[in-house]
Amino acid sequence: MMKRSNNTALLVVDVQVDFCPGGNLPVPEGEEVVPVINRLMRHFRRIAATQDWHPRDHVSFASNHPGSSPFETIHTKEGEQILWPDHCVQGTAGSEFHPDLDTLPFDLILRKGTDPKLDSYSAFFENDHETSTGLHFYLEGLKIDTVYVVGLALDVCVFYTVMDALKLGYRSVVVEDACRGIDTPPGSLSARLDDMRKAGARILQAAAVEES
Ligand code: VGL
Ligand code: ZN
Repeated sequence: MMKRSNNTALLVVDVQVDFCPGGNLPVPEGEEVVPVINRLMRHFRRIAATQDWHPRDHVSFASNHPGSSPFETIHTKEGEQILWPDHCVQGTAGSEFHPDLDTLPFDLILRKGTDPKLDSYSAFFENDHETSTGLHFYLEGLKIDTVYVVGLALDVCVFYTVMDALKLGYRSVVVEDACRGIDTPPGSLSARLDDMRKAGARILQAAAVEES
């Protein structure tokens, strides 16, 4: 088995208890990505994982906006904000990586969404599209020019991560069967896949990545 070259990194996005069935913001079949990612990781020399990592008073929680419900959109100073159930609260069981995810190969664990006033979907920038998470500097420092992106949710954090990666000039590959999406409203998942394809991402299945 060959590892991919040094200029390629695997980005493992938000494979956390709260995003899996039984969690507070479950992605359907979210846990099914775990064995696929565990296998894929053997093919990469560089692996960075993100954790959604919110304080209790986070702006994205419907519970912090009296009279609002999860999945509503509100307007804040920072722009539109989708409200979610409380999820991935720092230090809670739901914020942990899925227990079967092999975290030993992670070179970097990057926590995002820590600013109470600002959400952070992309692994590269917070939702003001301006505040860096530091990931770009890390990858740049390692001369990485190609990223493979996997994890949860395909139509939220994986999507924004891939779009930012492309804007930053990374060759970007989505490993589709190592991701699952929320797909609300229905159809948004395939629309986001089309958006990523049109923006220049390649969409591959894990078997193809492991064979090549
Ligand atoms: C995510 C909604 C809210 C994700 C994070 O990881 O896709 N989705 N926070
Ligand atoms: Zn979140």
